[in-house]
Amino acid sequence: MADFNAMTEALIACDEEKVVQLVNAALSENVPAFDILNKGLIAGMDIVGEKMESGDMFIPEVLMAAQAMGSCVKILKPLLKEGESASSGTVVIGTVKGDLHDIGKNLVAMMMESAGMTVHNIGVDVPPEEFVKQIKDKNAQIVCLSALLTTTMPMMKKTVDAIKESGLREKVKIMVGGAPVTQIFADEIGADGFAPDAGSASKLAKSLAN
Ligand code: B1M
Repeated sequence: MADFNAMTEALIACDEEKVVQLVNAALSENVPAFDILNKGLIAGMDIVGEKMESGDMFIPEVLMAAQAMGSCVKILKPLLKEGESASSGTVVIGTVKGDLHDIGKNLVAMMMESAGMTVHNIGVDVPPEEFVKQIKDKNAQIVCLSALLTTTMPMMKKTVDAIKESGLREKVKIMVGGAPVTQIFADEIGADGFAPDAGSASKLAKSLAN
């Protein structure tokens, strides 16, 4: 029986060794990787966020928790595959300028790769002109913008505008996501789609690519 609470607690305690051990133990009991990710790890990061907001956790600790989460994601990555292999579209994904959060964006990239898409993950703090360059260079059909801060959401609009100004708008579908982003915001800034999580982002990307 997987102990999701213990995973959550180990993550909050920034105990990488323990959380990795719990993840491996759950996998050896055939607990689905998606359950481990959602019920143990993402649930833990949500509490880390609350503690950060209330001043009960500070940036260095949050980084340690994020690192522990990253190690677990590496273990889960091969198990989260959807079982398809043919490339079903080329995606450029990045976190917008001013924003350094990348765990969720990397999960989205991973799910898309697992779903058979060719994914170019261009990192964090990506300025609008770099998105434009990468869309051109990689001949992408889809670009995914991630933002975790309300203060960096306007950068999504600037990126959409830069894509329009570059003349690429008709060639590329724009998707947006990240905890503060909503469908209403996506519509307001002229994006083609919004996804609240990695699984739905991957499904939406495939349908937009087709
Ligand atoms: Co930051 N941080 N952080 N942080 N941090 C949040 C986002 C926050 C909500 C915490 C809080 O106060 N409760 C808050 C934002 C408040 C707001 O604006 N609304 C916050 C803040 C304020 C800050 C700083 C400003 C703190 C400071 O310095 N005073 C600072 C900003 C730095 C910067 O970016 N310029 C900062 C820094 C950091 C760390 C560097 C310490 C670290 C990031 C490490 C890293 O990413 N490598 C960090 C972390 C870890 C968090 C929390 C705790 C966890 C984020 C996370 O990884 N979640 C976060 C609180 C929270 O979200 N509960 C918080 C797990 C991840 C799987 O979920 O990223 O939501 P998420 O991704 C999901 C979906 O959103 C979606 O799919 C993903 C998977 O299902 N998705 C997409 C994401 N991108 C998508 C793109 C798509 C589609 C879907 O494209 C189509």
